Amino acid sequence: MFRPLALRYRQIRARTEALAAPLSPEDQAVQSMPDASPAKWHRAHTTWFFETFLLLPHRPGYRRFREEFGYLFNSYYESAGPRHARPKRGMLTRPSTAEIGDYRAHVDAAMAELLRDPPQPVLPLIELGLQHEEQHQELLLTDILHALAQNPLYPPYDPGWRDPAAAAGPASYLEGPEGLVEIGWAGEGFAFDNEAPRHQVFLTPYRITDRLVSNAEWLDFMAAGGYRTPGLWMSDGWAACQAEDWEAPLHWQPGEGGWRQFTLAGLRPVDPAAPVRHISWYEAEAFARWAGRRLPTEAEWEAASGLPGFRDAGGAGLAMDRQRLSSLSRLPPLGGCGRRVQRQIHGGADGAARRLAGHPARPCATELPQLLPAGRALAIRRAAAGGGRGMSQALLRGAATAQRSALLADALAGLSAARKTLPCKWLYDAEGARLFEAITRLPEYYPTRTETRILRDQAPAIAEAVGPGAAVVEFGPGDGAKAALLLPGLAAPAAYVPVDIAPEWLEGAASRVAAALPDLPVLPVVADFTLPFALPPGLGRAPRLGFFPGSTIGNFEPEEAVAFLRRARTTLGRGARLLLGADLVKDPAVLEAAYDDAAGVTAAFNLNLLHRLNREVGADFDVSAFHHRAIWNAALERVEMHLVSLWAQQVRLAGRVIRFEVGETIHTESSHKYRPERLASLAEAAGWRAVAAWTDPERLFSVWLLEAG
Ligand code: AVJ
Repeated sequence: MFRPLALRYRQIRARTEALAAPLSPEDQAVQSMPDASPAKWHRAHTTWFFETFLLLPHRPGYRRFREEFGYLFNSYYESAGPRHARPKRGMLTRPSTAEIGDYRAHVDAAMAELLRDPPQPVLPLIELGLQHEEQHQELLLTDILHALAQNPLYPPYDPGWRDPAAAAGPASYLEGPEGLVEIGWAGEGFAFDNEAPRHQVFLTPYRITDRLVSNAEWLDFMAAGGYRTPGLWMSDGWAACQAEDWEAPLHWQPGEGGWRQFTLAGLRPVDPAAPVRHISWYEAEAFARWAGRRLPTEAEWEAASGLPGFRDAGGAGLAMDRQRLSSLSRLPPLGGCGRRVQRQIHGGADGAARRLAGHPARPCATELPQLLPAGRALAIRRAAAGGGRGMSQALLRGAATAQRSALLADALAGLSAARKTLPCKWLYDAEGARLFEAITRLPEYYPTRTETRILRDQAPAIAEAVGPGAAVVEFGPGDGAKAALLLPGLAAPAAYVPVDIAPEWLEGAASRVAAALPDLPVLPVVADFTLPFALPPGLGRAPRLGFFPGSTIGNFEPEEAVAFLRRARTTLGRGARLLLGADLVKDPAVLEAAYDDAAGVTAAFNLNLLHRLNREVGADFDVSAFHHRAIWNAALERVEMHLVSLWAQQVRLAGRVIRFEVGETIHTESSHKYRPERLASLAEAAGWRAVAAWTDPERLFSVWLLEAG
């Protein structure tokens, strides 16, 4: 609806005064906690905004109503000068409530002059001032509710106040938009700056409830002991729950006929159908865990809110976004907490009515377990001696979800490139790992057994070169066999830190090493070790020894290998060393046989990647329409694995169609082979110095000790 700006100004300013009207001067002076502000402060601060940002700069000759107000009623606008401390706003018995009324009238009169013929450049500022005032209208109600709730008489703010009707009927799930979606403000007209720019995000499949979580559901959570079960809570949340004796949402009171809720209309029986309100992020998160669901991310929420049937989307609820709202406060997260929140408050033309509806916080819920941001290191500590404790299932599932989303992103990017490619790290799902294990036992595949022989035969020399007390950080531990071989040979190792993107691998490696060395602390880290990650705490001053066996370094392009080695040096820290396995350049026939064995195991390993895309991200590859090829690329000194399309075909992936020509390939892996001089200079380029190298009698494979330097 279009309203002339001057009219809009008068209506919004009058609305603030109408909201303050039921409040006595005493009511208006109270600040019930540091996060809240007195009603009269809200009235003055919104006025200060127009005075400071519009009248002073744009009305020649305008004088502040009172000079000190510039200081008293600045909230947090650093650029507008110093301000009165926020927690002390309740001490301002003067200026009186009546004087604040005069202040408003003074500014409104000057604004009326300005609005008669406002210069074009100030229009957006006026709009911002009005949006700002509407935010403070909601804050005023939130804050006065909290203030009146401190009064044992529970005085109503307005006995006639009505909360908006709740969406009727049970919740059902909607399929959220997935894949690449756009979020952020795209329209014309006003938006807060944190609502823009519009941008793309990638969403893995999820389902989201079509309405807010109800009080009835919350009562079930309470009856199930939700507030007494520490395992449901984040540890900070549990600490707050204990410290503040939470047993129900804020403003709930046990009464004779059941729970009652203090509302703007006074104490009322809890309405089971209404959305739950006045809960902290921690409570929402615990509820979701109890319900086997999770809170939606900001992007999921926003993408889903446009779906037909998303019943509360245009209503009064606010999204709780786990990434953005981490406040301990049980008050609604209003005013500048995050774009989604802003959108919910301010979107739409009938803003004011919705804004005042008084539904502050909500947990909505989706069905997937918690998402872990891809690439974030998640340290899973294991008792040094206990060994037996497995990783939490939730962590495993969470990591799996994040991985699926990364796999899909890589597949979409790699398969839409001119020369199709897929990163080789995706070869190693459970089936891929099993097949790779079988490869290592093939007669043609010499690297594993040769490296193992070097580690065994040279164990005393390696231990001597490494020295005592090392904390061994292994990048991609596989089944832990090589660590189980290396560690017992070393002098008093301090800890073993296996790092892998796939948590299920860590479990195996950790128990293998724990079996070999029961007293050695094992500290697995879930991380993509090609990205930066943090070492787990607890390694103390033990000298770090990186361990990167298996010629996995060969899977990187040479520049990537340098980048990886450089990053590893940073991750490991000062004085780091690195024990590195690297396959050597040799007869191409030997190399090609190693990657295209007679039994077809490597072919199955390569083709499993297509099965994996079918299984995990819903692709429809006809795997029998591809075959495995391994070739020695002499110029680049690497063995390449490809999947060759046997005929022209199309494959669907996440709603896209991917076309293959006959004979077109997906390049799935490169295994670079190194000449010793080249490896040494690669290491040097990354800030390492080779201090020792060991090889086998046939010079098939090499193991290097590098020192940061
Ligand atoms: C485990 C990466 C070292 O390149 O030799 C084996 C993987 N690929 N057969 C390698 C692999 C095909 C292997 N690395």
